[in-house]
Amino acid sequence: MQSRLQLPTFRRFGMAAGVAAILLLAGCSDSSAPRSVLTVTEINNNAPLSSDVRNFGTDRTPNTTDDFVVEDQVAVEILSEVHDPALDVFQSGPFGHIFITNYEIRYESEEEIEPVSGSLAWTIPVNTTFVGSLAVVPVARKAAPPLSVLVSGGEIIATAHITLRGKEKDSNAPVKIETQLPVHFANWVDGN
Ligand SMILES: [Ca+2]
Ligand SMILES: [Ca+2]
Repeated sequence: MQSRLQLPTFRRFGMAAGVAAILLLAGCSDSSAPRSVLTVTEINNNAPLSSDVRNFGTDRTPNTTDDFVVEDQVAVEILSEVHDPALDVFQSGPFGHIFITNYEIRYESEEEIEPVSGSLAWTIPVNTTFVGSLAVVPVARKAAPPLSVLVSGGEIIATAHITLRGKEKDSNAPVKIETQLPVHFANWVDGN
């Protein structure tokens, strides 16, 4: 049993550990780079993505010349905040932007879907909310198994694990943002 004398020490230790954990999560100490912490606040309007593997075209007939495959683009909303409000970081000054330069997507599902990677040219000013468009399912993935098999029926439920990478302006300190998106692959009914 803990004595009354020991308890405050334990609490202080707990608080210090908590603060250390937060700093570790942010990947930085109070004055260290990158100064901006980027958080994905919304992706695809916070809805799962229904990914259609084939559109049968205006004739609505399978396997004719007007069939096409759409690359799925989703909106990604990112909040950029300074990790320590005591830091004077402004959009027009040093360290005022984060450049997101590339991305990787790993699909988690029962069927193996090849990962995706690509480049981006997003500039995210500090203390703003940025919205970008991300190609989460390229045409090439839908044209190859296992997704191409879904044209004649079936479905694959997946989670897209998305990693965005870039750097802080001036310091070039690396920045990484991770998020997830549920993706439901099928030959969905074609819209107009
Ligand atoms: Ca057609
Ligand atoms: Ca379809």
